[in-house]
Amino acid sequence: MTLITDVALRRVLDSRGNPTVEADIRTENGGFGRARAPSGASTGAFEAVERPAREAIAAAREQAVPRLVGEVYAGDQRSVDAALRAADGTDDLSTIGANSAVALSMAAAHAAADVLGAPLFQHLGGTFRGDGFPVPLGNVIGGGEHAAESTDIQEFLAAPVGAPSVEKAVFTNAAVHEAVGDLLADRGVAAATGDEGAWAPAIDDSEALSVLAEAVELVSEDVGFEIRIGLDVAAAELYDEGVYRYSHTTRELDEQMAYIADLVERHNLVYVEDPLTETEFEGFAELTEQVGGHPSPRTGAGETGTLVCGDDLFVTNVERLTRGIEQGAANSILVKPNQIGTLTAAFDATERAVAAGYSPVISHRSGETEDTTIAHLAVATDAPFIKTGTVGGERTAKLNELIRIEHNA
Ligand code: 2PG
Ligand code: MG
Repeated sequence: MTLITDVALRRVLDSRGNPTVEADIRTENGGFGRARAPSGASTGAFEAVERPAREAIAAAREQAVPRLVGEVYAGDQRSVDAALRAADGTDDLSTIGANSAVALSMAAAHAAADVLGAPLFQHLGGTFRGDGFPVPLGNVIGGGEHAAESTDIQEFLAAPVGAPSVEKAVFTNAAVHEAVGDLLADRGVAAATGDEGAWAPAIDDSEALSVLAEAVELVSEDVGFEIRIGLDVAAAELYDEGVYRYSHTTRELDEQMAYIADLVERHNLVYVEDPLTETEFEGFAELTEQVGGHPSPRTGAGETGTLVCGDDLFVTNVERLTRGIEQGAANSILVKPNQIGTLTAAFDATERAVAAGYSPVISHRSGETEDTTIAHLAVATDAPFIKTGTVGGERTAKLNELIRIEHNA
């Protein structure tokens, strides 16, 4: 019913102006699906390999397309992804590139949903989801690898945990973004925006936190529900020869852990991603023991405990996640389909996480396109949070899709 009949690949622009891979898949019965690969800047060392778009496309045309056309059904996602893996032949997808792989994998899912006449999230398993929704984590101040001359911590996130709907949550994050802009202007701080549309002022991490805390309080009073704060420290980017190097100081592992624990307590953080470097399973376990908990965004705005999320630590890889689960490292996993190259692998990591009591957080990349697949993935997997940015067309594409899903539109 969904036999793949045609595949097309092309280079299109991403939000940084770089070329990325777009895939179209057609099936019997008129199914059509299109998807695009995103691209990271603070990429984990253990991620599947992204190849230059032109090379990834040429390799996929040669190796993967013949294994798809007339061979597999788009609706059988595991077969599609197994064909991609077999065509590639490496563990890290370095033949066809994780960028070609993920674009093809996601395009197949869209094509199958099209044949079924169902929204993608339903095809991906969302039929039995609860009536909650993923709370968008909105990046409102950012630096690190996403903006020069700004904060050391990569992302300062607004988390509207008390929002009664996706729609309210999305508008709340945009309001926090605006409030941060106003507060920076009041302080006479000029700020451009970074790769994800977050403000990128030349201030230090502690000032960024105090500006965000003020913005969150103002907006929270206005909307009448709780907004918490989260961070993506992206610590692997700060880590260098055994220490964490900040602009004005250096921290050893124990100092870094104490610093993070202090930030968690001082700012009642609901979420902290990659507080330590990508090989530091033991430190993650210790920190999780100290500050970890599962605040429920849907019901428990007031609950204590913090999601300690592994991004570069796990790279959406079920083996690395399993190691983390065994050691008690983190209690949450960031799920980025392009880190692992296929939807199947992203689902397997999500399922493994949920089975172990880890919260999955579905995420965009700093280089994005108008692709909306992750919005459907977050709904289909019943993820408590989705990280998508707050403003900018490639970010609002996902946020607006979440609103449409909520409205059954
Ligand atoms: C991250 C991401 C997305 P990048 O570190 O979580 O915010 O950034 O895509 O650059 O890895
Ligand atoms: Mg990250």
